[in-house]
Amino acid sequence: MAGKPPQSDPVQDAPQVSEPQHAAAGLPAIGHTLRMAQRQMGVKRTALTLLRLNQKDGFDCPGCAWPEPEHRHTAEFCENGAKAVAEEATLRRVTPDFFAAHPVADLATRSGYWLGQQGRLTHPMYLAEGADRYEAVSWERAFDIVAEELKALASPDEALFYTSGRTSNEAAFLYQLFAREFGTNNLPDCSNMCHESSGSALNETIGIGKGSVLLEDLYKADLIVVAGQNPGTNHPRMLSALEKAKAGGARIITVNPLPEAGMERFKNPQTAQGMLKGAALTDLFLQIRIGGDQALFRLLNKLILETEGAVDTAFVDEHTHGYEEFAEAARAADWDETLTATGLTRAQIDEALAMVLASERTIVCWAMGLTQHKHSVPTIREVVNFLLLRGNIGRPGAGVCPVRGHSNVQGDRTMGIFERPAPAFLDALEKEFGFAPPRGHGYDVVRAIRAMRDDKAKVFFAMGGNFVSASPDTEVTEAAMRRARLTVHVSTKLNRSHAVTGARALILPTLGRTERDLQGGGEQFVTVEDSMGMVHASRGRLEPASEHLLSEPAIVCRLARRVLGEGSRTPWEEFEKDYATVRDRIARVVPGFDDFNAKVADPAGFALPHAPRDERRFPTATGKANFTAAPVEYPKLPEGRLLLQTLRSHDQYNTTIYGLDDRYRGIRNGRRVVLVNPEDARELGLADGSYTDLVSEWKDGVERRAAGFRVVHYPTARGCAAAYYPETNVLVPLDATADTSNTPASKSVVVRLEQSVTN
Ligand SMILES: Nc1nc2c(c(=O)[nH]1)N[C@H]1C(S)=C(S)[C@@H](COP(=O)(O)OP(=O)(O)OC[C@H]3O[C@@H](n4cnc5c(=O)[nH]c(N)nc54)[C@H](O)[C@@H]3O)O[C@H]1N2
Ligand SMILES: Nc1nc2c(c(=O)[nH]1)N[C@H]1C(S)=C(S)[C@@H](COP(=O)(O)OP(=O)(O)OC[C@H]3O[C@@H](n4cnc5c(=O)[nH]c(N)nc54)[C@H](O)[C@@H]3O)O[C@H]1N2
Ligand SMILES: [Mo]
Repeated sequence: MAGKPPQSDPVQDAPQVSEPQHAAAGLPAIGHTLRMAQRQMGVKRTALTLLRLNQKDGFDCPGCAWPEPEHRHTAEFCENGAKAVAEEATLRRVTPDFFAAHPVADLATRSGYWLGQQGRLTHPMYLAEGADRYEAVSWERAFDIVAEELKALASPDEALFYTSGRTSNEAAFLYQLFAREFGTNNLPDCSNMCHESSGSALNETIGIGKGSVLLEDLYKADLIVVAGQNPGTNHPRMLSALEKAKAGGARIITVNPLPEAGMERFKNPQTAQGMLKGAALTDLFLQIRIGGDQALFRLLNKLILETEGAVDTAFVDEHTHGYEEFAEAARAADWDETLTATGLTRAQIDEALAMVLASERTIVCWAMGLTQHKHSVPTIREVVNFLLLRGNIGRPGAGVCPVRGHSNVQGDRTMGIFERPAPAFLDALEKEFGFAPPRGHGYDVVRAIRAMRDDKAKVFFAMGGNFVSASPDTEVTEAAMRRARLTVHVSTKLNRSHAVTGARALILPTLGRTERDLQGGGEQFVTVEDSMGMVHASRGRLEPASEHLLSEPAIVCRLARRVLGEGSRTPWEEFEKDYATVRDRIARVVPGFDDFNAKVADPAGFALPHAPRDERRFPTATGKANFTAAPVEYPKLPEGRLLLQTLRSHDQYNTTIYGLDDRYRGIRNGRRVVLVNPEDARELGLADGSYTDLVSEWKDGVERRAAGFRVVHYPTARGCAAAYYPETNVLVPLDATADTSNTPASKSVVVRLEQSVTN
């Protein structure tokens, strides 16, 4: 059954394929956006809502975490931001009648696309033990059920509190406070599957797990390297920033196994010139093999070391540690091995080196293409080595730029959503709230799945997200979820995690970003932190999708009162009424938030302090920026196998599927496609348009299969294949994770392609 497409999907998955495009955005994008938005929201609501997007008195775009420019055009929204908004502001509703008509067993056969298209959740819903469908339930009863199950646990560590990255700072702070007062650090989050490798690598080397550049740094850079990222689809507003950087003289190197349309050419929809012609963004395209990045940066580092005067020795002497050991390892880098690992030519690497040496100010941007491999942490550490060598951290126009995904995933971590909290954070919490927080490490996502599988965790509570579809090893994860006593989801829309449940289950419907949040203390706003550490307010204006919705902060406060009762001295009622009182506490607990309420009054927001960026101070164990010298790793493929990366199409937001097209890649009306290099395809005997099963091979000997994928001959690097997530999560073994960060290695799955038996 693994990977079998759901049978009752109203839209046949029948991919049509044409030539990939070479430019992103522009006029077709605008027409496409408005059509999609109007289908969900109607004409009037579309106009009203999109105008509020990322405006100074509006709401923060629930799309990506790319920062807002200071001077916004009235209609600065991107196609995919608009789709994210339309998905939330839709006029479609999932009411108790819907659940009466659709037993859980029926929901479990539907595709994620179908589930999401049903609309917004309107009522708290309860699936009783042994019942076949959800029924409407009062909020009081819902909280009683959660309290009952939590109190029945043998230890607080049998509960899991997951967070997805849309949750606001205020809700996240309250949520972690509740979990810790309850007694556990089991706070897995989507970041565990996302940029955890970046956090691990950066914390160790520069002393803070966040990027060191602000938007204006991009405009000052001489060279921007974009590695393992597809901004045309996933961070479209980044293309405007790259365009502006280029206008200021920056050059761009793109490192990717795929030629991605946005990085090739960008047609800025905000300018007439851009609409017509578009700007070529990439100066040098390095079509790297999957997992070859560490080898590439290591060789570049060797070449820098061998170039007279190329190393910033003053910076290295004053600010870094571990240089000698690193330099010795880098000097040993081998050309032939690097060419094998990367699939690049000598000439390409020489050209890259010339650009690197010509640049006084270099920034490296990256996303999932670097973070989701076994050796992701050493890869990102090698990027840090690369920047440190030429003093490219802690001065204008230079630095590390991990580009975050979810719009507040970085803020959630700042607020303490972390299974391994720093002792200083817990000390501050203890001092402010007068309870002793648990000190032991909790479970991350992968460990949480194992804990449910092994009956060590029995209550699963999710603040947003779609845990069963986003997590690796779908069958293992789903079986683990079904072992839980209770699964609870605070959600805006229906998804597969509502259909794969514990013995009892609850759906708690909540307000989205776009909606007015009225509490006892009047109309509330929340705050978020973008990918560059800028914090600002977000205020929804739309009427809520239903009168029965509670905000995320309200849900946490009521649950906390019900579960903790007299045992808690925290003023949950006051927090629910007035989020400013929550911000006052954040100001006292989290560094950088002094005068929080006063500072967020500025619509432009404020920047959190970042010691390496602001003062070239590196709060690491050595007190310096650390060079590191890990052995070079890269995937080695057995004969006849391909390395599969699982990525996003243009019409999805993670597990939320907006449509069945991936326009820039020339794919329409279907998602079960596998992109294969034509020469590999020839060698493997895979004709374009034929159907194949993807079979993942892992050392546990278990065969994981996703059936019925249409082969698309595509200009990806040799030996590499690509297919969409989450359909392929079934192929990612639970234990195949990155060293140190434990992030699922969803960008390097060894597969063999087998003739489809179903076709
Ligand atoms: N519209 C839209 N926006 C989104 C999202 C969405 O789903 N839809 N998701 C959000 C989230 S949570 C995140 S984390 C980000 C994700 O943003 P991205 O990281 O851009 O997302 P992916 O689609 O996973 O693309 C990974 C890119 O890395 C490349 N790549 C894969 N393996 C390697 C490798 O080994 N080396 C190199 N150099 N490149 C490689 C792939 O070819 C691809 O271009 O986007 C955020 N924004
Ligand atoms: N194979 C593979 N797996 C991956 C990845 C990959 O590249 N390949 N990427 C990983 C990455 S980078 C990430 S970040 C994770 C994403 O993992 P998640 O964050 O768990 O997944 P999403 O699909 O973003 O969650 C969508 C759901 O969130 C809910 N939602 C939306 N808005 C709100 C809101 O405002 N409040 C609340 N409470 N709920 C809301 C809706 O019900 C919606 O169905 O997936 C990871 N999984
Ligand atoms: Mo992400």
